[in-house]
Order: sequence, then C-alpha cells, then structure tokens
Amino acid sequence: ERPKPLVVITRKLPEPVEARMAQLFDVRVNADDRPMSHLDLVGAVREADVLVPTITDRIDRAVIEKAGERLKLIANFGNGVDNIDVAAAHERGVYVTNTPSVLNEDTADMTMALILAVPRRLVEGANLLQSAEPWAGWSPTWMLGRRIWGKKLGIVGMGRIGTAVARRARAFGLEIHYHNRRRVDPQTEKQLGATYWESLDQMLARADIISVNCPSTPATFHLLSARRLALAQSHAFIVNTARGDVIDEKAMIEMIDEGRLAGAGLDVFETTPSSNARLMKLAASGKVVLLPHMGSATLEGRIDMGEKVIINVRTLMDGHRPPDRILPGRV
Ligand code: 8YV
Repeated sequence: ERPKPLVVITRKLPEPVEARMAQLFDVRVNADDRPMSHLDLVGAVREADVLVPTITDRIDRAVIEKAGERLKLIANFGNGVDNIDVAAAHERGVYVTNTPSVLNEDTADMTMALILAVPRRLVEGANLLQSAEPWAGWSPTWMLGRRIWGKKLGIVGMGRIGTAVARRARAFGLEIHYHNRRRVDPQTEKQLGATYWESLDQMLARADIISVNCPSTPATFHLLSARRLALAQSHAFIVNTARGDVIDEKAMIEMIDEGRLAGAGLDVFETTPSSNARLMKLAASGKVVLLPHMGSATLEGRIDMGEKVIINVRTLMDGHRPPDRILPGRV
C-alpha cells in the first residue's frame, strides 16, 4: 500500500470534514483554532505533502520559498485565493487549488439576505424589540423601510456567485444589471433578464442596489473607489459578500455618514469592524448591517468544501493534475 500523504490543515474544520480526511490521509490539524503564525506556516510547508490553508493564513512568497521537497499542493479551503501567492507557488512547481462552485448558492443566499435586510430595516427592527425601550405599539409611520421590488440591482462581477445572486434577485422582482470583464453568454443573459454594462461607471450611476461579487485581485483593488462611489445615487446602498478591499471602505463610510449613500450590508471588510468606530456607529444607526464573514458558513457548505479539497488531493496522488488548479493571473 502506498504511504498516505501528510496533509497539514491550518485551522480546525467541522468534525465530519476532519474525520473524512483522517480516513484518507495522514492528517495534522492545528488544534489551536487560531491562525497559525508565520513561523508555524513555514514549519508546515517544510514537512507537508499538502497544505490546506484558509482565508486567515497568508501564504506569501516568504512562506512558499521555505517549502520542502515534499510539498506538491496548496489546497485552499475556500474559493478566493487572495490569501495565497499563486505565482510564487507556480514558480516552485507547487499546485494551488480552491473549492469552487459548492459555496455559490450559500453565498448568494446571504447576499440576498443583506439586500433585504438593509432597506427593510430587519436588524434594526429585531434589535428594537430586544432593547430596553419597550415597544409602544404599531403605527402607520412605524419603521418604514424602502421597497425592494422594481428596483435596479447592479451586480459587480457576474461569475458563478454573481449569477446565483441574479437568479434570486430576479425572483424578488429586481431589475438585473451587471458589469463583468466579459459579457456572459446570450442565453444566460436572457434567462436572467440581465442588462450588461461595459462601463462600470455608467452602471453605478443607475443602480439602486450595488452588489459586489468579484474576486479580490490586483485589478479589483478599490474597484469601487471614492470617485466611482461618488457616481452612485444618494439613495443607493451597497452589499459586499466578496472581499473588503474591492471597495474603498473609508470613502464608503464617509459617504454613508454624509448621506451621499444610503447604507451598506457588509459581510467582508478592509479593517476589523469592531475597531472601526465610524462603522460601528453606522451599524448602531441601522444604516449598515454587518456580518462576520458568514457568506458560505453552512455545515453542508463546509462539508462540500472538504470534499473538493479531498478530490484535489486524491487526484494529485493518483498522478493527475488536480481539477481545481489555479494558474497565476487567472482568477
Ligand atoms: C470561506 C470565502 O469561508 O471561500 C471563500 O472565498 O471567503 C469563505 O466563504 C473562506 O475562504 C475559508 O477559507
């Protein structure tokens, strides 16, 4: 029998995922359930055949350059690979894979939840009932939000997640608009009733709701810059379940504060929300809804992600190219 590969997992994973991996591989898990230090990551890549990192691990060039002879694969437990220097891995002959597709629907559900929660004041209402102030009773002017249906949704990034958001939003009666590097195929466009905008600027100027669904890459860093955010209508609000650095967060907060944007629903951040007093203040006022990166956080989703990792490791062990390989510059 072939020796099992040594698979180092940087964070505690849900029990069924760890159990399944332990059946198949020689698994070492960071029992701490805290992000590994740079030093520990270096130790891991020195020994492992496969490293399974998560978003909280920065697998940069300095770590990858310390990789031992055995390291063949960095199998990210996650879709976005912005935590990994893919070019550095490639130069060293180490594969990088991700866990695509299995978290599209869960992330789109959470995106839709935020699209509903912000204008319909869901969190504000729920908090109000639990606050010290007793509820005086219903009135026709009570907790008026803004209507969703009939509004224009501008999706930034019409990949697999963006498309899943569009399908949901259409069912809620929203008009679908999108900007993407490439136009999607005509049949999908027709099914979604989606309007393509080659110019992001023009789409932003028309949207009532803006949803960010693109990856974080050097090309998308602050794609929603201060200049672009200023193009949006003052009643528009932004939902981000992708990556914080796609938006100039400081500019966005300032604009919401000044009433030049209506609000935001954020699952991802550039800075830690709890240490950002302005953001916390906006959350307390109900203008923004903040979530702690829960977009793909379902048990089923995590199990599916584990299966993706397993398929990539096993395929490589069988001497083939792992199916979810990421090439440098091809995200
Ligand atoms: C994951 C995510 O939970 O997959 C992604 O890109 O952002 C998250 O949903 C995270 O990446 C786990 O590593």
